[in-house]
Amino acid sequence: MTTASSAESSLAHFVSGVLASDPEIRDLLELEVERQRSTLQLIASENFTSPSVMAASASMLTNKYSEGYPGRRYYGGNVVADEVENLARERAKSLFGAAHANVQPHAGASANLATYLALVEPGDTILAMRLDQGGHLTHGSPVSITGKIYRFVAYGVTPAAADGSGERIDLDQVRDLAKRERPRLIVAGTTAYSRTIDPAPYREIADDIGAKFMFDAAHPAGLIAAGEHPSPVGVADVVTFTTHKTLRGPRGGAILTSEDLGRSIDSAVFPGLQGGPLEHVIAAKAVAFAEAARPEFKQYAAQVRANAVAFAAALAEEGFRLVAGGTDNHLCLVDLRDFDAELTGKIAQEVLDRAGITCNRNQIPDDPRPPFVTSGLRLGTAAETTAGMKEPQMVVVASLIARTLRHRDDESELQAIRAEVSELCAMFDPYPDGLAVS
Ligand code: DSN
Repeated sequence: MTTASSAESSLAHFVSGVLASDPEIRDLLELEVERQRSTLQLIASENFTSPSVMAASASMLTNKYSEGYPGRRYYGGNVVADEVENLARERAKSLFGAAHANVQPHAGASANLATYLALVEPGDTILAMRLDQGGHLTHGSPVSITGKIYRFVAYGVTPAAADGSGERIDLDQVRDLAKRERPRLIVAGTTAYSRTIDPAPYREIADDIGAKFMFDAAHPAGLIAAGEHPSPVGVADVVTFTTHKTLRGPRGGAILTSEDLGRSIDSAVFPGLQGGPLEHVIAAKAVAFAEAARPEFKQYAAQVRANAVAFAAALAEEGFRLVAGGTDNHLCLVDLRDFDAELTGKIAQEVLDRAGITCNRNQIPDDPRPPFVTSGLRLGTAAETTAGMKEPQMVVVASLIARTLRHRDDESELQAIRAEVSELCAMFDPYPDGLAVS
């Protein structure tokens, strides 16, 4: 059994031993270790990787240039990198049951862009979900390069309903727009949507008009790997995802596709979009894929969802309105207006930060406030479930959030909450054994 002090020393060694020559960065990294361990991490797109994932991503593979693909590199000395990347590809294929995997995308954004590059031409029409309805920047936002190169047409969610049955992806709208606009590609996938996304109707609609279908699984990738969300693999033509959210790997992206589209996807990633792959991150992706194939990960993913359901119920008890009436996945989207009409997402995020509760403001569907202000908060359970929290802690966290927001002008109450948050985090340390690799 590792003691708290050896965990401390292993954490300290990770930053200070390695960075003795750069005290400025060392001090900042030490502060970040402290921040992550003593405050609540509720950003729905974040998680705590295992020490093994972190060790692989901090490995000497960072020194290696490997432009190309295993067996077809533009640089020598890639014997090890080839094996690492092959392992990562095979593990991704086996985890998701895919025919082809590309593990080189540096991020979800580059995985999405590479897919567009492979499947459509500049100026072509793509149908995707609007950012302010729960979509993503790379689904055609005018401020993203995707919105400048392609002609995006956007769908959204159904109107809110008092019984919570609204704010679901409007598949009638997807169907009508598909028939009218004849997109060459239909995109499913969201960043702020708390319900299950069934890939089957999208496939049907795409087939009806002869379009391709891409599923951006960045958020639910870990739930999909664990069987806690329907899998789009084999249904969509291309599935993109990030490795660092519910999947709990290093920061990065990946693409799954059929054998016949594999070659165009590969050329779109390299040389189409990227140069040298980050083989150290690819090694860490391989570690994460193996971890996600274990039975413990299935239990973890089930707990992430159970925690989100308990969290949603507790937040509703505290007077918050849950967009879409609750959650099926790892996140809750909260409409703050019922709780306090004056409270914006921006103010809520800032005051929660002061109380040691980390989350992000988010637009809610048809938000009257602009994206930098918003009327919503997005809260996720993936990270604190990794730290060991279960349903009872979700109730406590919901009450801490409500107290913080109710007493947002009371500095001594905020300090008291900050102390309670610290105590809770000390009981649920994501790295109880430090960063020692076991
Ligand atoms: N930034 C990611 C998220 O927070 O959902 C999406 O790219």
